[in-house]
Amino acid sequence: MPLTVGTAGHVDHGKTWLVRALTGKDTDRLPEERERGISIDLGYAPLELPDGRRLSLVDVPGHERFVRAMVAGATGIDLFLLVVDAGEGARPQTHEHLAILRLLGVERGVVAVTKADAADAETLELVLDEARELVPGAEVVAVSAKTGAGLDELRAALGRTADLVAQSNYLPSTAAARLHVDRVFTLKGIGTVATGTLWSGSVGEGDVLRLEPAGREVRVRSVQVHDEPVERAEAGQRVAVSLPGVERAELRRGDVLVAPGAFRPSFRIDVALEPAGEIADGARLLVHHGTAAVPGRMVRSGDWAQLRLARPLVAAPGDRVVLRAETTLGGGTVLDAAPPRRAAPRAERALHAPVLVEGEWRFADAWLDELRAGLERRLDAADPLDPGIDAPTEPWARDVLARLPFERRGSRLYRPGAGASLGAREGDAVALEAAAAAAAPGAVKVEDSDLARFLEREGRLVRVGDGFAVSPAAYESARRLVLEECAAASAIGLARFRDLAGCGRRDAQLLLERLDADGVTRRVGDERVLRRRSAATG
Ligand SMILES: Nc1nc2c(ncn2[C@@H]2O[C@H](COP(=O)(O)OP(=O)(O)OP(=O)(O)O)[C@@H](O)[C@H]2O)c(=O)[nH]1
Ligand SMILES: [Mg+2]
Repeated sequence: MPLTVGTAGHVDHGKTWLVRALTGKDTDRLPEERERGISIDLGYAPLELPDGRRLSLVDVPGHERFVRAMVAGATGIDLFLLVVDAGEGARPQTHEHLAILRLLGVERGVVAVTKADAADAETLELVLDEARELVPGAEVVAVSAKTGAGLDELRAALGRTADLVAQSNYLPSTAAARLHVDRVFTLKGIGTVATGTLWSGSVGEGDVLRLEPAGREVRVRSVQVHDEPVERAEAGQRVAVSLPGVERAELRRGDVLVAPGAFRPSFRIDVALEPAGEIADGARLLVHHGTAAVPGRMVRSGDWAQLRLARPLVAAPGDRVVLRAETTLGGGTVLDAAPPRRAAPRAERALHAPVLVEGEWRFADAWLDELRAGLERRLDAADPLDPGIDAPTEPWARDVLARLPFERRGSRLYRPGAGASLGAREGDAVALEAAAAAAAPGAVKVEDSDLARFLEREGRLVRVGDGFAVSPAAYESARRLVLEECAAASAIGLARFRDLAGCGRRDAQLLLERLDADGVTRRVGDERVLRRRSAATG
């Protein structure tokens, strides 16, 4: 799944130039941006890493007047690219953007100290040291967008950091769809298109969604990820959906597209507060959530607060909010996305389920026992192929799970040392393997997708398309065939591949799509060409 990287940093420190140097795309496209030489709105560009992986880059403005756009851009990102001018060092929005990233829970990223070509060696060293101190744990790279120096190291650092993030990120595709809109535009012949990050669930052609807070039902005609059409987009991806019959003016940044009935817009939200400065009870502030920014008033009791909003937000427990007035005042984690009006934390929460008090989760022993028993019941019922369950994602999860005798692996929870086994399904596994071998060079239909996934991990099967698989030998010979044909003829079309492979059209299509997904080939029009990496090593 492609991760999204967001820039951050003070005005004029070189973010947009760096994005252009990395991607070839100038994200300052508004006439006013070109004229004034500063960024005003969000910019988007795909970034290809040396190993063929793709990241999405979001370029944000640094000017203090546009922090609101910065927060909207940063809410959907997985890692940051903090940009610091080598001649200037950290400045006010360097610090503010960093604080916002922390409040949004974006903990990993890379620091680029840029314009290195224009700074003397001593200043550059000082600023590099300052950057290391400012963001401990992040890689710090000296670069120049002007000369290109350091760009390869920066790409490599982004790749390493993306690896770390990919292992810890968890976004359930099975949950209800929620997409926070960050851009709306009209395309000739297509109509209104909205883009944003899919926070949860999946979105596909023909789905009916609700546009909130307007409360209007819309139908999705087509879905794109990275300018390429897909049948379904999954949680975590940057997505563009076309919405026939919706006028451009009916939609704007801050709106949310959700699965009907799954979320309720609310004028009130309860949060566990993370103050960064003084926030008095009754304070008026701007509440940033998703891509929206809504004025509100805070009713506060210790680290608990109720936000009373001028316009409704579509939130869910565990979401992050950022609270700003003139500056960033703090943030919070949503406890209740549609609470009744109240002026203090609900009493029964304190008695039973976790409630945040002075930065610590408090709960009753009986509640912990219930949680443990429930998790154990679900682990007993788990599939032996993957004997784990999705770990709870509530805000208290990390602290509470540390007190239970389970093992956390990424987003999943296991009994300590539990491993996958086929159990009684070894017979099915052998049969499926044999069927795939018999169908070579073509594919077989797979009824048990968990079994197929398990066999693929063991190197006994290669899944293709939605619900099909081929034998590893069939996949390997298809790969070799494509490499050889592309070396000889520079590209390969579907019909040619089918003839060479000797399989049917559908299976040829499935195999080629899998080779695309594996980064061997890339689609250009009706043909496939090798990606640079496979051309070099093939
Ligand atoms: N010498 C040198 N100058 C640079 C480099 N990168 C950017 N600049 C200069 O810095 C100016 C600002 O760069 P931008 O990339 O627009 O800065 P920004 O951080 O995107 O600014 P905002 O989006 O407005 O916050 C450019 O117009 C260049 O003059 C670099 O690598 N070397
Ligand atoms: Mg810029």
